[in-house]
Amino acid sequence: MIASTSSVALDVQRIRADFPILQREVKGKRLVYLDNAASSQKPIQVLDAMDRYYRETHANVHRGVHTLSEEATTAYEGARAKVSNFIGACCPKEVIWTRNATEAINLVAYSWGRSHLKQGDRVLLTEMEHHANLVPWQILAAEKGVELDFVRVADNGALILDDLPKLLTPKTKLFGFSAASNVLGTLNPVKELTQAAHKVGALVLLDACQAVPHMPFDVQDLDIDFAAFSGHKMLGPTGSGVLWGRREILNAMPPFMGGGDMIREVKLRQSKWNELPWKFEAGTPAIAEAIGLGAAVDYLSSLGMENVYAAEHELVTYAMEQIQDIEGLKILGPRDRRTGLVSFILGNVHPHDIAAALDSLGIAIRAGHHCAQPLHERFGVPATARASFYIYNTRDEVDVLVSGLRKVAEYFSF
Ligand code: C6P
Repeated sequence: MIASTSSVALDVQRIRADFPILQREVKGKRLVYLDNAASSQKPIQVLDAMDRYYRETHANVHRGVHTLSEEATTAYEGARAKVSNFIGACCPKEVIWTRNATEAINLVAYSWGRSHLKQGDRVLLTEMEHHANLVPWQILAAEKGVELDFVRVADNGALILDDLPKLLTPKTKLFGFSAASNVLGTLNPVKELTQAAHKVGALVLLDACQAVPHMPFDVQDLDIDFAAFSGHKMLGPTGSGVLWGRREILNAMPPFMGGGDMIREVKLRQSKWNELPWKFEAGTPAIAEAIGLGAAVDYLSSLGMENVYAAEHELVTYAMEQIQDIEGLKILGPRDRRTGLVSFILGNVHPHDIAAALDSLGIAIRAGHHCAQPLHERFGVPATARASFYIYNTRDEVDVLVSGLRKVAEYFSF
């Protein structure tokens, strides 16, 4: 999953020209957008693909024999094939469209969890999970009498792997963990964790939200069983997300929602389900969004995901070097083996005050618990400030951030 960090081969100025929003000003200053882990910006190629669909080929999919419906279906299913290829799936059948990663994880918890788990079974998660990979399992645990276990996080932001042999038992039916933490930036050893889970017969659900947009990613190479991610963090539109699952496991799961498109045959009292992937896609889907995500995947593929990872790694390393000298500033998470984001606290200044002060300088960062409250509790802080980078960010922008943070530190007298 992790690429080499040796060469940075992105033409950032050319990339920036594809993102109209980067031309705008905020509070009279040039926008410096560093909130990419929450949602990335969109290039004209994605905006145009969605616009073209609505202007030229809009119709419902899988329903009509008329030309527009056929064109819409071809574009929609073509986008699925692009995503399948991008993540190394065996075939597009394994790619289920969802609204986002949250819905993808809920789909697994509701469909697989309710049909495969019974009282006394255990689900293993980690302390660094986003709420999207905690709450669905808590709901299931309360309903089914399933027990939840957690891999703890060390002070340096890595998972404490020594505990794994105790935590993974024959009762463990699923191990759900993030490929990369949205707060610490930690890159978890996915293959190692997956091998350990498979040894006791547990399935692996990978929350790949902060990995797929940022590095080469291959579900077959990782040998995982499910992966969930969101399109809006990888240049695609909101409302586009993916659950990838192994065909044989998805085939053995009941539908998540009932309605049109997910059936083969309906009688008044019973129905037969459609085949994959449509069994899990009830109702008219988010067609334009899927097409937009397909265009986003084309864009990222043209850059090369090794290059994307290398460029982000260089930028975050530079940012960490620059901000660590600011008095009172403490970085959370590992020094290396990390993604392109950095979370920090600054003395006792509330992260919301930091974000508001930076916003007045045109800089967008995120402040809060980033939907990972237990992780913040683990580190004894209610909130952190987080700068997160993507393909269009520059060293100049890091310098603007650093100068902004110095002003904040000065203002609050550190
Ligand atoms: N994290 C962040 O600012 P959705 O909302 O479904 O698109 O993604 C949920 C999600 C799941 N897992 C991880 C690791 C994530 O980072 C996120 C989204 C955003 O960190 C919004 S809270």
